[in-house]
Amino acid sequence: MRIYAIILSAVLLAGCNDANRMITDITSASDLSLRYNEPADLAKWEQAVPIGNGRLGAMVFGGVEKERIQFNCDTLFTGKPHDYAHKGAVEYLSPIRKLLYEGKQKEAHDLANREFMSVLDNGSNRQRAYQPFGDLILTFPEFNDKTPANYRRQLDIDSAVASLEFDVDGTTFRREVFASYPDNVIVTRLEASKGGAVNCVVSLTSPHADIKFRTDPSGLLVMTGKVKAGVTRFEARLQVRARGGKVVPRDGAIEIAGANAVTLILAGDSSFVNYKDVSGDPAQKNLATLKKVEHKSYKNIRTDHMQDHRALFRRVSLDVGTSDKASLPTSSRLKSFDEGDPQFVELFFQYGRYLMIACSRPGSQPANLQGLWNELMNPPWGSKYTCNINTEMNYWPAEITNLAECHEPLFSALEDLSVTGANVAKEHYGARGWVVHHNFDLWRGAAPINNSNHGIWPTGGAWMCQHLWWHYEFGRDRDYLKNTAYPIMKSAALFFVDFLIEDTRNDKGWLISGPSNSPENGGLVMGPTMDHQIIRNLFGNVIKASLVLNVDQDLRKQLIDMRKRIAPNQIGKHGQLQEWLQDKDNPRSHHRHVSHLWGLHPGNEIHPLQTPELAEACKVTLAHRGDGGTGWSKAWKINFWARLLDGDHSFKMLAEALKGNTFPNLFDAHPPFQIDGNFGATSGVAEMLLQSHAGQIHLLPALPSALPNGTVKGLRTRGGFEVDISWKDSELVSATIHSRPGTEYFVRYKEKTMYLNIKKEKKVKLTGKDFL
Ligand code: FUC
Repeated sequence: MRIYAIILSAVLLAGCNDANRMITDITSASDLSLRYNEPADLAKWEQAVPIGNGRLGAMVFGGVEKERIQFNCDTLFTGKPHDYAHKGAVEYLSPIRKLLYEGKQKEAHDLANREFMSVLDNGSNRQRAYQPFGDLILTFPEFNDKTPANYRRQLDIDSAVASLEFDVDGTTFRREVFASYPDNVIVTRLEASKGGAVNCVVSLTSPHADIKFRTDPSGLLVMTGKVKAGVTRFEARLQVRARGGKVVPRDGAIEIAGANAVTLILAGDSSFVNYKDVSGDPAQKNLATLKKVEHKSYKNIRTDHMQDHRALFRRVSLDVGTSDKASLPTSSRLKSFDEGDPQFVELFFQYGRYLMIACSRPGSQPANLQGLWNELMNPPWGSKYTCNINTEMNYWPAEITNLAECHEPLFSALEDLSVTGANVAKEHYGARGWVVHHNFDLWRGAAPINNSNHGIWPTGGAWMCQHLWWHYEFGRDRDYLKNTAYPIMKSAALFFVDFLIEDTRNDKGWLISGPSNSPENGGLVMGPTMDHQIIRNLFGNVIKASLVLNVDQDLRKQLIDMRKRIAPNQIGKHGQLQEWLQDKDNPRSHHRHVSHLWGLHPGNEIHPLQTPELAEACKVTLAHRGDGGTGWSKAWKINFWARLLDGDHSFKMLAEALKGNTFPNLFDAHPPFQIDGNFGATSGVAEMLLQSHAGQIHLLPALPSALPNGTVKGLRTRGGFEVDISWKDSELVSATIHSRPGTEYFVRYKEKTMYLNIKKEKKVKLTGKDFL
């Protein structure tokens, strides 16, 4: 019996029989899949599906006779290490303020554009751009004149594997591609149902400079090069493993003939070490990476990858009902999205979580404007980090949807920015602490860019500090607060202690921010509302953190005093929340930024139950601005309406975003593609079901009538809890609150609030009746 088994497996491995063993299994893909019945057009990038391991990303097109796997590495940027600060700019701070006080905005813009902007090394006023790496191209000449049958491709976001399958002349061909975080590589597998049927030519391409190729008979293909408009060098190293058949190196390519199965393992890296140093050796890094998997089977690489992904992804589940559309192609579901497809809400919600795991893992760069995925040498807005909304929106779902580890790359970037931004604080403002304006890049540029009419906005760093505090609020890790978060937050607050200025135009004694902008609306001003909300939030969080850590008593007292004097929110003549100190909002403006509602979301100083007048003013503003906008603007409005406890309007904005601003691969369409809207929508769905920003866990605060029945498990709240909720006929059935590691809090459902006291790491189950 044993001997028979050994002989049989030897026969299978040799591929001498027709029934070739396939590891891939497209048929068992979960309902959490994006599905298509045709390949992506090789020239239409937004039809391909994304995979990623935080550092390496790829778009898989699923072509039959030609497969394109366009890949990225998170540290390939144009430019080089550079200090963007403008020495001596501080001389012009008071003159610019004076011009603004005198109502001479144009003169202020001109002076600031001349004397106050970043010093750049590329003859422009822009920061540097994220770059593509290259394409892994697989060609299959034998399929050229064939019509495949039963073609399907999909991205299973539960296993984080992109796959495709089709039949040609009675043989089934399967392919799958994934990016492994544990093994740090992108893996492609080619299989066929018949032995010896895998034939393919593998090559690499790149649009950059100094591109060179090397092959060797072991099945190795190496591509080296340098970023065209920069200094960063890179290497892609592809190892071909074939089971059976022949592997023949050609000029810059590898040909595989008659194999039973093929595994392609792609390592890719750059010379980037940190924002000050690009002297690394990508070849050494890749060699080490490939060495580690040298003896690891495809099956084991795949199993470890799925386990790693699912350990994060499966922490949260959402079930809002099934629909018979789940097996339809994703693009047709998207086009016809309506309330009859609640499962699509689940898919889109979980897709944001999938993307977060794929583009932001400990050790990687933060998610940029396109996450990790970019095919263009000159991508929109440089595909860098715009932090007057976009970068922060990327991380809104991190804590609440239980992916706190994925937040880490943002914190690492903040550590860098607190250094480069300290130089900008000194040179531009003569201030202590650190400051970041509305963009940063790989080189951690923190000074104002583009044009003073939107680039001078000093609260980018302060806004990002909210994320440091959230990570503590949700996770309650005191060591993290003490060693990582607090020093950066405190230094950010010190900047504003020096920067805030008393408005002497009246006798109110208000402290205001300026020169600044209300993001991208109205040009340079003194005292935009958003800045004051952000600075109040930062001061408040530093005050709380200093109490938790029992440090800096004098600073705390100073922040408490100053915080009270920061210009308050004001309601204007239309009943709107004022965007500026002056009551000059245009009720007909549909501007995409709704910056002055920051205090409603992601801030927490406006709440319909605690500050009802201000909440009403937010509604008036949202009515003025309308339900249109870019992808991220609609995504923000999903969150705003959820915070206003209006689930139906929140759901309407979700439908608007899906129908008007989403590509066939479910990437957010600003347009163009920008990933923030994906993350904003995921956060918005979570905010419909659970909120905790107002000192209590609020169950089903904005449940839309389109989702009357459902269960969500594993969402997190401030205070250190994990919450499972189920509801039926739009009423709470039960809520299970786990201590993680929180113990005491208030829990609210509808009108009733209860005090919660759970033993550490225990859970308590509440039912709808408890809240009657
Ligand atoms: C801000 C927005 C734009 C775009 C860009 C990346 O400038 O106003 O809409 O999202 O960032």
